[in-house]
Amino acid sequence: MVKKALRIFLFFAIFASLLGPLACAPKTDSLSTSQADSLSNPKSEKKYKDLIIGYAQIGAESEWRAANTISIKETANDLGVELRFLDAQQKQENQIEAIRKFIIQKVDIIGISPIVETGWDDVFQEAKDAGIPIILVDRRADVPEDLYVSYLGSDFLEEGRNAARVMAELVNGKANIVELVGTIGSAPANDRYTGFREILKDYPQMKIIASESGDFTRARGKEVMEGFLKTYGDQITAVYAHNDDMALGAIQAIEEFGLKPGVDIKLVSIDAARGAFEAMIAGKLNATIECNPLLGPQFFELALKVVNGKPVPKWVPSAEGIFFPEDASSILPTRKY
Ligand code: GYE
Repeated sequence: MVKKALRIFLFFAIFASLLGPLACAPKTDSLSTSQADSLSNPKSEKKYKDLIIGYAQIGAESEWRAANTISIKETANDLGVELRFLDAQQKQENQIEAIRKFIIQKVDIIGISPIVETGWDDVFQEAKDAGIPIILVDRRADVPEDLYVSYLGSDFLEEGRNAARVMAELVNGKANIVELVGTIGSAPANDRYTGFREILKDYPQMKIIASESGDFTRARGKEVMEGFLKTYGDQITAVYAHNDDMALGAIQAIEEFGLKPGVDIKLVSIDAARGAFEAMIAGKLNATIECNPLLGPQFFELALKVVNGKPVPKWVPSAEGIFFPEDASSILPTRKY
């Protein structure tokens, strides 16, 4: 009953929050070249095939990231954009080096998912001085607004809040929670941490008894969960993981410890990747909050507008939902990541 009400509330909250931004940023994962070209009618304007785009990706830390990379590469290919893609192997210095390389190469636009929020001012200023616009994709950077043209990505704070709302319902407002935090200093880790706690203020009997970074990877998620279980054992009644990969690692740790994930210990995570759906079907994960990685079409659409001097919003939020085990088997075949 409560769950139904919560779902209806969440559905409308998400729907309402998306209506405005969607009007200027339709969620489409398959923009055809002709559709796309019709966005830029006059002959003097640049088309997708005229664009050279440098992209500084974080790495390959999660299922989410793998899907995000495929979306960027496949869309570039479909649209005929020349994409110079760099995998920074989870190192900020590699992303900075990539931006400098793209500046020398005089690309039209630079896309970047900043691994952490801080430390970008100098290199973004260099790009600005060279007249190359920067679009932030997936993660925000803590820089003055004039150093980037637009941010395309999720509302991580709201994801954290939704995780807490769903968790509160699952545990009837009473739990000893351990938290698997994402990469320290990253926008999603910072906001998912804060958003979750905002809602917890209304639930005095829900306590976070431990919180540690699992760096968004399955391997670290498992290790950190092993440590939590060693210290707190069966006092732990819930896990909040900032992404699915860490939750899947935690599930393994819980099973090896001899407890039942999803039953003895409730788990809520974020991303809604296929692995999470499989875990929900197996009854080992209790909910996943969607964070959409299929940002390729919206990214190139933005890039084309920017290159042609059209106005773009400072933030283009991605469209997202929440999923529960009951619906997992019917939804899994439709998931693209
Ligand atoms: O949740 C996680 C990934 O930045 C939103 O990064 C992204 C996060 C995503 O590694 O799985």
